Amino acid sequence: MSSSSSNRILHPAFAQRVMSGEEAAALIQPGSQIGMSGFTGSGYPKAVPMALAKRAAAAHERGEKFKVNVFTGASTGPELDGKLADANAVGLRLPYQSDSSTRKHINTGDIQYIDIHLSQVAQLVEYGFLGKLDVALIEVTAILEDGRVIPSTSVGNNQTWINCADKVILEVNSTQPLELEGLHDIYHNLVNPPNRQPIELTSVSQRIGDPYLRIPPEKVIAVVNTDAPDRSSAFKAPDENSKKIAGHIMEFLSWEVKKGRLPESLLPLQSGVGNIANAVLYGLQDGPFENLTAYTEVIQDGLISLMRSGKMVSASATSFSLSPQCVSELMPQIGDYRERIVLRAQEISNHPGIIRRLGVIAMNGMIEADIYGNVNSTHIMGSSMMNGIGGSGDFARNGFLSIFMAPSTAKDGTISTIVPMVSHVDHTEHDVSVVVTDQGLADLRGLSPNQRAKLVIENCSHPDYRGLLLDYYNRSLSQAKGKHTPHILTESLSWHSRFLSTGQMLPKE
Ligand code: 0RQ
Repeated sequence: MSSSSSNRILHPAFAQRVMSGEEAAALIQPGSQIGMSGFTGSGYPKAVPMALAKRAAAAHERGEKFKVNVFTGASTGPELDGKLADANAVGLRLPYQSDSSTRKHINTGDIQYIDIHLSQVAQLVEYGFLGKLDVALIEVTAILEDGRVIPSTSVGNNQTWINCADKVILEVNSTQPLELEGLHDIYHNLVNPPNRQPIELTSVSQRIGDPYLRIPPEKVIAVVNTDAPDRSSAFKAPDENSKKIAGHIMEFLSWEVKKGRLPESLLPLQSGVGNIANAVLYGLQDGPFENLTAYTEVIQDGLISLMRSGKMVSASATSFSLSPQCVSELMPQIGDYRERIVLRAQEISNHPGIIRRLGVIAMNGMIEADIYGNVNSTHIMGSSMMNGIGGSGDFARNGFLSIFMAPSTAKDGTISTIVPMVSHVDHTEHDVSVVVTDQGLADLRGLSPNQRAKLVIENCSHPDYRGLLLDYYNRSLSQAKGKHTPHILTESLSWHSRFLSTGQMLPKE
């Protein structure tokens, strides 16, 4: 398709179904399960979810019930998660979100939320464990004459939603550059057990599928033209803590190269979302490593900078998540990156077997870690959902190295992110190789729980909390019946309880 083409719906069967967002939303029944596109604010449908939210709000005013179940790739944008949650239109949400209104409704119990490893979502639907999918609602870039469909800025679970749903609604977004054609790699051969075969992917930039979504025209009930850009939020300039964390990781990686445990070009990197993760990528910019690669979920600004400077040769992911400035600079030239960037389905970008095979270095943010190396990525004070586990578990358990990072305190120092016992466990001590804060880094590989505790307290905790943690650990060691992972159970979560009742983890003087 030529880049100047104004008509992006070239196949007649699709063109016949063009209608407005409102008309398309009217085709969705209350109670439907909808598989929507969207991953970290990229490639999500905009017009139909907003029209659906309006419909739900009107139904609620009439005293009627109107909720739908929303499955996506990962987080979306305010037009989807925000509007639907504001209209109280979501019954069940999975597998990941980062929207403030959705979070509020999850934590008041209005939305049932299932927080799932991102690699597993597609197969859970295919196995039938999550019920029937009624509608697939997918943003795409264009539909070619022969019916092949150019995906948008994320792939996520889109092909699975299309395969599993009875009906398909497409949003064709004219702000997504036509030069995206050829960037994606959609693998169509992942059949269910017992017939599943090995996935023959052995290097980051290898292509094993084709660049188009396959959509049976007879399933398509609506096609909507849109022109609203993706949610793209600016990254904050790295703060002092992020720079310190990045510095500790650079020092650690250099040491691993020196010891011969990592090659000089490292191994494929995975980096989570957020400002700290981005700061680490910028740290690599000034570091000694060359010929880097990434096997990750999300391509963010820091990765693009590494590619631009030539430090990174290739990157595989399932979506972009870029700042507005990076979008405006990168997207006009995205065709030039076709040899170096691959966007895949999330069950491939996050596939445990491939992550293990390639030896990925996983770097993810955390909410808190405990002295033994268990990590909480999702819950605030044990019961409130923040975002979700996302892909962190896919990479942490299967990576060559699994690094978790956070500032040593949160909320103006009232919270220690190193605690006696985590208030929720996402990554057990068995899946965590390294914990790093602004204070320093603890390499937990090959250490027993008692050895780990001393190192985490010494290297990672903030000085305001270090003495208290040491005191807790020493008393646990003398009081606990079992000396393998000593705890005082009546006290292990007292820091969280104290914060909930007094607003700070430190005891009053
Ligand atoms: O809240 O913004 O209101 O101040 O949590 O914390 O320090 O800005 O860090 O943006 O990197 O997010 C774990 C949430 C960290 C993220 C988490 C508060 C803190 C702040 C954010 P404010 P920071 P980040 C790839 C991999 C799971 C998914 C994942 C995440 C806010 O990294 O969602 O890894 N990870 N996916 O103040 C109370 C604590 C706190 C705390 C931080 N201990 N108690 N509040 N905060 N620690 C991507 C995908 O999978 C799609």
